[in-house]
Amino acid sequence: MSFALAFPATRARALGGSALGARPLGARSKRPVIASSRPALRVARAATDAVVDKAAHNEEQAALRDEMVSGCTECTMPFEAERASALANAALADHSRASAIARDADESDDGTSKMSLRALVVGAETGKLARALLQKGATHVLVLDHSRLMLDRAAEQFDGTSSSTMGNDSGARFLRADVCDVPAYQGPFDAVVFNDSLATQADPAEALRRAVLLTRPGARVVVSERESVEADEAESSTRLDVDALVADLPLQSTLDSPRLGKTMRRSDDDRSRRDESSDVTFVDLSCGSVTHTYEVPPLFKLRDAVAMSAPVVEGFGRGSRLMGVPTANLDVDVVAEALEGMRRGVYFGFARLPEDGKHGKWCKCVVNVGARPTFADGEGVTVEVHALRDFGRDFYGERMDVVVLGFLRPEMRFDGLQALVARIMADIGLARGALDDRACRERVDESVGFQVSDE
Ligand code: ADP
Ligand code: RBF
Ligand code: MG
Repeated sequence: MSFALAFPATRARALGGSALGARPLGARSKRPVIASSRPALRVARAATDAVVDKAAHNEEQAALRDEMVSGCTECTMPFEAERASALANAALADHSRASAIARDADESDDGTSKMSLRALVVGAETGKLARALLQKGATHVLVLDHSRLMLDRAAEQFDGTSSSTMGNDSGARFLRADVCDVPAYQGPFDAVVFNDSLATQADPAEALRRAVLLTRPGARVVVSERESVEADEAESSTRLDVDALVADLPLQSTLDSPRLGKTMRRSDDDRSRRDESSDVTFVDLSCGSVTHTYEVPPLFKLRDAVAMSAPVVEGFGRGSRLMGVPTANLDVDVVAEALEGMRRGVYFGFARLPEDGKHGKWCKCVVNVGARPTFADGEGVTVEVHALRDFGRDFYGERMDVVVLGFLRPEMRFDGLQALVARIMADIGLARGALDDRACRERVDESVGFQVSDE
């Protein structure tokens, strides 16, 4: 993994040479980007075929970008300040976590909050975006680029400020790294911005997918690509089809069930400009960019808890136990009514085996309601409950009670078992956190009058 250490702003170099042109990043390598109406996997495969050697691709990008920077005297980009502000707005305006931080600060003794709001910027440009994000409420900004010179230049924005290059301090940090190599501990991120950088990733679909997996529920994902004013047809036809890339990701625009409430908004209206105060985004061709903004569904509590009680039946025998995640499959015919209005996805709640004297108490659980698109058997919806406790035995045929309290994310197709299990582990962590919340327990107490297991 090519994960270089952050380097200090003081190492930022003096830049010489000619001024940046109207489209300074236009020197990108023109790799054909496949736009497909049906989605990410096809795109991902095509992209994988096209990119023989990711390391070589990244080196080429680094060299191009280094060259751009070393050939510039005036470090400005077209519409730089406006664009930085617009993108920071798309990433953070009315962000649910920003409001939570403000509330927390209000309630704290010293008027400050210890909560963080982390943003990931892919593509350093001149560092203005990182600065704008910090101004608009981000506490930590991690800036990635393949080009050391580009990072140096971006870091110059922070010369003489309190920006940190190491550890967990707030401020901006600059790393020479590929977005696919960013380890989970750097996150979770509340906002990710591809700053004119997605199209030049070795594998844009994979880069976007990995970035989304680094996010927290409620996060914004912004993809902005600069367009030259004189964008010709050839350029438009090779333009990245961002919608196709996100089709298999947990970034969706609608939620049909009024019962679950609004989980996300998406704005991908390329051509329209929206009010800057809008809580979604606005696209900004006047700044020479096409920008898409998505939101990862926030972790949220269902308005009405959904209660299910059904016998545990045999599943696919694929051995989720081998994955370390046994799932008790509920008889779907019995829970059909409860399933009405529930979207496919991952939920959290409490489960119990009411007929088991030893394990009769409620314990935390995660529940997948879905068609398991990761696997070829993906026909038909199943309800699978993974209880967060050790029963020490199987309980096929026994009745299981489940109270579903909240929604974690939509179901996704993963590129293999390992990626799925990693995400399930993250789901479990999020579920534990949500279920530890006293309000959550009190609500279930009211509706089911339950006692939680000490385990
Ligand atoms: P299947 O494909 O038949 O559902 P799994 O590998 O998913 O098989 O294992 C699920 C079975 O494991 C459940 O039906 C249950 O009997 C048992 N089990 C043991 N511990 C748990 C647990 N903590 N959560 C869910 N099921 C469990
Ligand atoms: N399967 C998928 O194909 N995509 C998912 O996003 C997904 N999420 C899951 C989340 C949790 C918490 C659990 C317990 C299961 C999930 N599954 C998902 C189902 C998984 O594929 C299934 O449990 C195994 O294939 C065994 O049937
Ligand atoms: Mg199972």
